[in-house]
Amino acid sequence: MTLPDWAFVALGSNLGDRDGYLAHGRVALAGLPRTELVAASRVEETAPLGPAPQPPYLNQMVLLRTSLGPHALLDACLAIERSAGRVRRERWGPRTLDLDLVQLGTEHVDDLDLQLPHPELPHREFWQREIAELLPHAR
Ligand code: A4P
Ligand code: MG
Repeated sequence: MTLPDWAFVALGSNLGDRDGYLAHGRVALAGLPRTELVAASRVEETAPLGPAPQPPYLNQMVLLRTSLGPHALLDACLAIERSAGRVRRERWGPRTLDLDLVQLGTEHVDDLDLQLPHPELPHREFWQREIAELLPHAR
């Protein structure tokens, strides 16, 4: 049994009812087994990153306390994306709900299907800002 650890999960949406999809994501994460949603950052609108022209995003970070392991948490995030009607078309393309596992305690993972910490963290100023907002809750 893994000891509980802090996890930062990033939510993003740029299709349809963006606020509604973020809310769906928060409720679903809070309902995961062996997991508590401790705090959520502000929701911010951000200009789309990446090559494909697409609408602006709403982004938000949540802080979880969980004893799920890295792959179990990733699988749970992918299942929640599917429950929000996410269809994978192109990498970095528009999406109803994207859940990225940004950090899980001090875990370092470099598998085909999971990299931790998320490799985009150093390049996403809004993720860094949202994590800074949540850090006081991680004690
Ligand atoms: N994967 C590997 N590591 C992780 C991780 N730490 N967390 C794998 C989550 N997934 C991880 O993801 C493809 C695969 O990445 C997953 O099946 C998992 O096994 P995906 O969600 O199908 O593809 P994606 O989201 O298009 O690509 P990726 O690489 O996850 O990109 P990001 O980082 O999600 O970027 N602009 C703004 N303003 N805001 C955004 O949130 N997001 C993206 C997508 C592009 N532009 C954006 C934003
Ligand atoms: Mg993703």
